[in-house]
Amino acid sequence: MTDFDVTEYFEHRRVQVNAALDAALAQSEDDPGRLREAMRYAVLDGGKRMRPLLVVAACEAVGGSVEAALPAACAIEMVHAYSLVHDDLPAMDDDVERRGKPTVHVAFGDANAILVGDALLTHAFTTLASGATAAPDGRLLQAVVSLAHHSGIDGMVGGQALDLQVGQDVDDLAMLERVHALKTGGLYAASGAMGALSGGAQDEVAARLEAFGLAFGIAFQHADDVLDDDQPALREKALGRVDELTANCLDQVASLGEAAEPLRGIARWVAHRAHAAHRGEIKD
Ligand code: GRG
Repeated sequence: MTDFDVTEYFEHRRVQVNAALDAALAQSEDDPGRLREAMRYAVLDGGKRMRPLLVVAACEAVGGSVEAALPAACAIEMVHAYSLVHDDLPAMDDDVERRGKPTVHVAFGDANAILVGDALLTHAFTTLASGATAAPDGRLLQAVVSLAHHSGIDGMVGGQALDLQVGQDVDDLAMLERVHALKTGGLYAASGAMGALSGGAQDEVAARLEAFGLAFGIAFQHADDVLDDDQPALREKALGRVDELTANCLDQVASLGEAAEPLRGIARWVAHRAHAAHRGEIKD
């Protein structure tokens, strides 16, 4: 246990991630249907940026720089933001507020919200590929494959479909975690893997940080369930799993030394979040 200050780390790295996102989603006079404006509205100004922070921390853990991680960090946040825009649509959750402001379809219309999601998903890959000089040799291609795999049918989109299929009140922890692993864990797994690859990690280390991301993502979703008071019947079991998943995260990075302190801080952060939410000490 060290005195690493994860809150301070989050604050500093968030500033760098937000500046990179602002640049990657530059406004232009050429803005058909105000789509660029809507993309900026969906991504900038709000959100915890946990997925990009994990990308940056994973890159630093293997000796890479923050700058090398930023293309992948921006890409994962764009995919995440696209999923939120589509998830908020009337045909999905029909939510009117997100990140403290009207949802994209409320502010820009349903058709534009669909296009915003589509454009963010594709722009994510343009942004990731812009890091070609940062990610050494074939690792950029591996990062592209990881992002595509974990975002699509074998990850987030497949998890959303499974979630819709099994419904709200799941009474089986294993089934619940299958949904969590795909729907939420997928993007965190891609974050760990892409961060490691951006920093030049070998395959074995990238696989460990992908596993870190997956375990973290499942724990993150358990914490989110506690905050939203979802799945109350499985609460005690889920809190126990958060502790196991956190321990699993710490195991994955045990051999990485001091450089992995931000990742350890992130793992401990999610355990604290879940338990503090359960005690009613935090609401968001
Ligand atoms: C519609 C393709 C499609 C996928 C939807 C991610 C998702 C799948 C839906 C969003 C709704 C939801 C509750 C997803 C679970 C993941 C999650 C906890 C999202 C919220 O992430 P935070 O807390 O949000 O990181 P911020 O705003 O901080 O970025």
